[in-house]
Amino acid sequence: MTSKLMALLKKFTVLTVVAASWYKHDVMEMMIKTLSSGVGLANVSDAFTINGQPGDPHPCSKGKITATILLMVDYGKTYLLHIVNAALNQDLFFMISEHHVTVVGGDASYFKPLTTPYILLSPGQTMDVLVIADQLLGEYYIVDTSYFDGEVDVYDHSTAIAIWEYKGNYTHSSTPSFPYDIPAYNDTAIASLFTSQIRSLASPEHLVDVPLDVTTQMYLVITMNILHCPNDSCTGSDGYRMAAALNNKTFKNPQVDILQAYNRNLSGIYDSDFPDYKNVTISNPGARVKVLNYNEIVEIVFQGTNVMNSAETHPIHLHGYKFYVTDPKNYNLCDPPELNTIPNPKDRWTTIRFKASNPGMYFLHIIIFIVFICSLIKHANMDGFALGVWFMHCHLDKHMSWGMDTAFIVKSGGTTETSMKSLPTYMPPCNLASFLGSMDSMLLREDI
Ligand SMILES: *[C@@H]1O[C@H](CO)[C@@H](O)[C@H](O)[C@H]1NC(C)=O
Ligand SMILES: *[C@@H]1O[C@H](CO)[C@@H](O)[C@H](O)[C@H]1NC(C)=O
Ligand SMILES: *[C@@H]1O[C@H](CO)[C@@H](O)[C@H](O)[C@H]1NC(C)=O
Ligand SMILES: *[C@@H]1O[C@H](CO)[C@@H](O)[C@H](O)[C@H]1NC(C)=O
Ligand SMILES: *[C@@H]1O[C@H](CO)[C@@H](O)[C@H](O)[C@H]1NC(C)=O
Ligand SMILES: *[C@@H]1O[C@H](CO)[C@@H](O)[C@H](O)[C@H]1NC(C)=O
Ligand SMILES: *[C@@H]1O[C@H](CO)[C@@H](O)[C@H](O)[C@H]1NC(C)=O
Ligand SMILES: [Cu+2]
Repeated sequence: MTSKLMALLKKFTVLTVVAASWYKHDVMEMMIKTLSSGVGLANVSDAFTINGQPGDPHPCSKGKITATILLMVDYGKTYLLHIVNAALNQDLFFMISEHHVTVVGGDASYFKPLTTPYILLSPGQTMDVLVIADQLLGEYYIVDTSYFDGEVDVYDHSTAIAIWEYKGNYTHSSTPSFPYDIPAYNDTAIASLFTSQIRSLASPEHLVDVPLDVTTQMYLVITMNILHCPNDSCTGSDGYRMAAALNNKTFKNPQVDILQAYNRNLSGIYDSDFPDYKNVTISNPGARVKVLNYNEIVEIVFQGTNVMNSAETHPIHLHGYKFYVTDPKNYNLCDPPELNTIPNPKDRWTTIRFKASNPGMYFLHIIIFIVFICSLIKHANMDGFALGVWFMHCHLDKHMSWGMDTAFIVKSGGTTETSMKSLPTYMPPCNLASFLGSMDSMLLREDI
C-alpha cells in the first residue's frame, strides 16, 4: 500500500456501497428460458439492493431497522464512498438526500473533483466520491433509482434505499429525509451532462498519457437485431430470435474458449475477421475477433443506433485495459477520463483510445483462480484473467448474451515481458458436455 493511500485512508473514512439487482426467481433459469425461446423481453429485477438490502419501503426490509443498511456518520467528518453498480442490466442514479457528493475517481483513475447532487453509474462502473457530513443531525435516505432511455418500458421501477445517519444524541424524526430532486428515469439531458463532465485529474502526479499515433482505427455500430430460427427452433415473434451486434456481427460463444484456442493454436474455433468498419453485410452469428499487434494504438468510435426502434444507452466495457474517452467532436487529448466502462449515449457517439500493451503477462494471477477457471470461461469464454484475449462487450448483460460483443487478441511483443505466458500443464480441461440447448443457442453453460 502506498504512503499516499495510507494518508488518504487516515484522512477519510472509507465506506463501500454496492448496488445490485434482486430477483425473486432463479436468474439462470429465467436467462435460459429467455435465450432458448428467443423472446425479446429479458426479465427485469424485482428490486435493487444497496449492500444486500432493498431497504425501508420494500416488504422484506420494512419495519425491520436492521434490514435497511445504515451508514453511520460523525458530524464534520469526510467520507470516501467506493460506489459500485453491480446491477445486471440497469444504469442507476445514486444520491444522498440534502448532501452533495464530490466525484474524485472511477475505475481506479483519478478525476478532477466534480461536485454534484447525483451521480450516474452504468453496470460495471465504479466511482469514488467524497461526502462531507455537514448537515443537521438526522437521518437521510440514500437512493439508487433507474436511468432508462429505451423505447419499450421494460425496466425495474423500484428504488433501493439505505440511510445516511448521523451519530449523536438528537430526536429522530419519524421518517428520514427523502431526496425529492431525484432525476426522472428518462432524464437524458441530466444523465449526459453528468457523464460529459467527467475529466481526468491530469496533475503532475497523475499525468494523462493519451496515445497520439493511432495505428488501428475502428468504427463500431451498436445495434439490436433479430436472427431467423431454423425449423421453428424458437418461439420469438415470426420465427425470429432477439439478438444484438457490433458492426452487424452477433457474437456467439464458441465451444472451446478463444483463449485456449489461441494458446493451443486450435483452428476452427474463432475467426479473425471482425470488421473494423460498419459497412458489413453478412451477419451469421460467430466468434469473430480482432487481432492486434503488441503496442498497437487503437481508436474506436462507437455509434449508437435506433435499429428496430431500440435506441438506448449501452455501457461498453473492455477487459484487460483502461481506455481514454476522447470526445468524438472535440478530441479532448488534454484531460479525457481513463475508464474501463463508458456509457455510449442513446443515438450518439463515443471515442476511445488505448495502447494494446497487455498480451497477458500477469499470468500468475490466474493460478489463484484455477479452480474457477471453467466457471469464468463459462461466463464469457474469456473473462477477467484471460491472457492475450480480451473481451469487449455491452455491460447490460442481456445485450451481452444476445451477442453485443467481440474480443481482441493481442499478440506477444517478442520479449518475455511482453509475451503471454504459456498454459500450465495442470490446466484443467473444461467440461463441454453440458452445452445447453441447440448449437444455435447463444448460451454456453459449463457446469463443473
Ligand atoms: C419472465 O419474462 C417472461 C416474458 O416477459 C414472462 O413470460 C415470465 O413470466 C417472466 N418470468 C418471471 C419469473 O417473472
Ligand atoms: C440527550 O439529550 C437530552 C436532552 O438534551 C438529555 O436529557 C439526555 O441526558 C442526553 N442523553 C445522553 C445520553 O447524553
Ligand atoms: C419522461 O417520461 C414522462 C412520462 O413518464 C414524460 O411525461 C416525459 O415527457 C418524459 N421526458 C422525456 C425527457 O422524455
Ligand atoms: C430443418 O429440418 C429439416 C427437416 O427435418 C432438416 O433437413 C434440416 O437440416 C433442419 N435445418 C436445421 C438448420 O436444423
Ligand atoms: C498454428 O497452426 C497453423 C495452421 O493451422 C500453422 O501454420 C502454424 O505454424 C501453427 N503455429 C504454431 C505456433 O504452432
Ligand atoms: C460497402 O461495401 C461494399 C462492398 O465492399 C462497397 O461496394 C460499397 O461501396 C461500400 N459502401 C461504403 C459506403 O463504403
Ligand atoms: C446485417 O445483416 C443482415 C443479415 O443478417 C442483413 O440483412 C443486413 O442488411 C445487414 N445490415 C447491414 C447494415 O449490413
Ligand atoms: Cu447494450
